This record gives sequence, C-alpha cells and structure tokens, in this order.
Amino acid sequence: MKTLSTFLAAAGLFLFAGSLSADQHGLIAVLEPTEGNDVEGHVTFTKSGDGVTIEAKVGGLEPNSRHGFHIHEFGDISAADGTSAGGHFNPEGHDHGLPDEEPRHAGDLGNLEADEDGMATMSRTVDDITLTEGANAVLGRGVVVHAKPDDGGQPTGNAGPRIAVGTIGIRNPNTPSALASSVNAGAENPLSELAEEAGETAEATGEAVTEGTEEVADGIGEALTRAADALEEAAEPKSE
Ligand SMILES: [Cu+2]
Repeated sequence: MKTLSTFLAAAGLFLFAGSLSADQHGLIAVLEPTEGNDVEGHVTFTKSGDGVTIEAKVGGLEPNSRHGFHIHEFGDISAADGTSAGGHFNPEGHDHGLPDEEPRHAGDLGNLEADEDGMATMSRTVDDITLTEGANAVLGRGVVVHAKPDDGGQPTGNAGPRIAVGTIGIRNPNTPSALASSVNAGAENPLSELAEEAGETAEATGEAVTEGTEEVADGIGEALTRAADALEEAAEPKSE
C-alpha cells in the first residue's frame, strides 16, 4: 500500500510538473516545409498576463510576400501537403476574420509579411487562446503557413496551399531556438549566437579540464615510479 501511494504521489507530482513547465516555459512549434517547399521557422507561445504572446520567425519565403498564418485544429503534420492539420482552430464556432476583427477564429493570426530576404517575424499578444487550459488550449495543435495572403474572406481567407506546418509542443527553455524567439529574429541572432558561444566555451573548458587532469595523473604516476626506484636503489646493498 505504501508503495502504491508513493507511486501515485510521484505520478501526481510528475503531472503537476508537466503543466507547470508548459506554463512557465511556454510552447513552441517548429515549422517544417511541406513537399516541394523550403519554408521553415518556429513559433513560440508565451503566457503574458491574461493573454498569450505569439512570436514567429519564418524564413525561406518569397521576398516581400504575404502569407496566411493560422493555428489549425490538429497537430498532425503527417500529410505531405499539410492537410492533416485540419481546418482553422475555432473552438467557439465563429466566422473567419483577420486579427483586428471580432469575432474570428481563435486560430486566425492574419498574415506573415516577408522582407526582401524572404524572412518574416511577427509578435502578437492575443486573449482568445491559452497554452494548456480549457477548450482554447493550443498545446498539441498545428501551425500553418499558407502560399497566399489571408484576405479575411469566408470561410478561411483564401490563403491557398500549405507551405509549412508544425506541431505545438512544450518548449525546452535551454535551447537556442527558445532564446532566439524572445528577441527580434533575423539570420544573425545575437542571443542564439551567445548561447552557441557559451556552449562551445563550456565544451572547450570541459576538454581542457579533462586533459589537464590526465596530465596531472600522468605526472603523479611518473613521480611515484621514480620514488619507488629510488627506494629500491637505497635498499639495495652497495656492492661497489
Ligand atoms: Cu490556415
């Protein structure tokens, strides 16, 4: 009985820790290109007061283009064309709309706007989704980048095929991608570079320590051998 209750307590703690980390660290969707496309990036979801801040960094788009950008119902990205992600995430059964319109689908994030390098960043705080709680929770759902702009038309904005998709999961706070998302993106991201440098330094330090320790051990070994030789010599009777 004691074992069982200990086990249940541990399991409860584990579940608690799971939802706690999702709320503390936020969520991330890593976007992968659908078949025939080269678009990739990531989207983070961070608790912000009563709302959720969504930050996206997406590359590989056509220069100066606009692309419909939505949370979709399913985190299933198994279909090569992304259709397995289903329709727009719309837990309240509203009509489609652009982000500054009400009502609209909870998953309606409007458009990504690519710069001349085909890179798009977006930051938006919304109050109609949650990370993990209730019917509007986005954990486990999908993010879709479309080939065409979302024009706000019914039923889903006429945004065309899906060029990148990702599943929304719990973010690891220790990865460079999580760091990168908290600042303005761009190819040269100072934070992710810093994180990379810190990682390399830590690795180099680790190697140096290992090498140094080995050298010291070698040195001690040699000194002991010399001392033993000297003792042996001293113990030997002088025959000369
Ligand atoms: Cu969509």
